[in-house]
Amino acid sequence: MIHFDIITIHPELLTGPLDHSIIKRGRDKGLIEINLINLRDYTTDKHRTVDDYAYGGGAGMVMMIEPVAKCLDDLRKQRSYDEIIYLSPDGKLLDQQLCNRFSLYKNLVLLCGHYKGIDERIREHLITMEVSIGDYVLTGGELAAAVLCDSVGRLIPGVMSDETSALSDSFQDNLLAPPVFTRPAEFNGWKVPEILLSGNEKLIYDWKHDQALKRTLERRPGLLSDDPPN
Ligand code: 6GU
Repeated sequence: MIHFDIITIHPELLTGPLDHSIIKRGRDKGLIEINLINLRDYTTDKHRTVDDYAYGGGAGMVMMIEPVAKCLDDLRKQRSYDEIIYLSPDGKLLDQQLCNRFSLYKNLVLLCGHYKGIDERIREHLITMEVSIGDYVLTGGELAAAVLCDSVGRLIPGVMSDETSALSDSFQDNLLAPPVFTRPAEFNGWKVPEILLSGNEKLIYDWKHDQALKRTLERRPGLLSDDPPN
């Protein structure tokens, strides 16, 4: 069981992506809880303001600390959190190892930033870590939060019908996944590798491992070296 509280000014960006397929099933089974919190509900002015001009000038609005602090105070009355995560391109890169770590946690806050950034004091005092999903810039943290919920949620025991499938994913053993095939055995003259039709389990197992190694060497050799790919 894992519980996510996601703080955002665009909750509608997160409803669709997390309401399908495996993650939906996990939520229906009560194994994944995703609570979307509209940051504007923690404002006090008529216009429900969550951003303001940057001190010292510069382009872009900055997310204010007060609504975030109020929201977190409220959340912390209800549960204690393993991490309060700010999604930001400056953060620690999300890889399978970090997903595995998060999947052992019970309660996580995901704070989605916007505009030109968030008041630095939020980062210094209110959050416990920053996570990025890759070296490119998104308009906001919402899609990154969806990626984190999906990649972590599917690791929660019972969420996937075939328990072994998360373990045989690409990256779990630092290898990319081997190629897979289904019927027909021949299409347009393109044949499924003979060995997969042989019924010899040992041979098939070894072939898959070889293919995974070969593919990793060709495409992501960094995964095989000792230095972390990040
Ligand atoms: Cl977590 N947020 C934003 N805004 N952009 C990103 C990101 C996160 N990760 C990669 N790019």
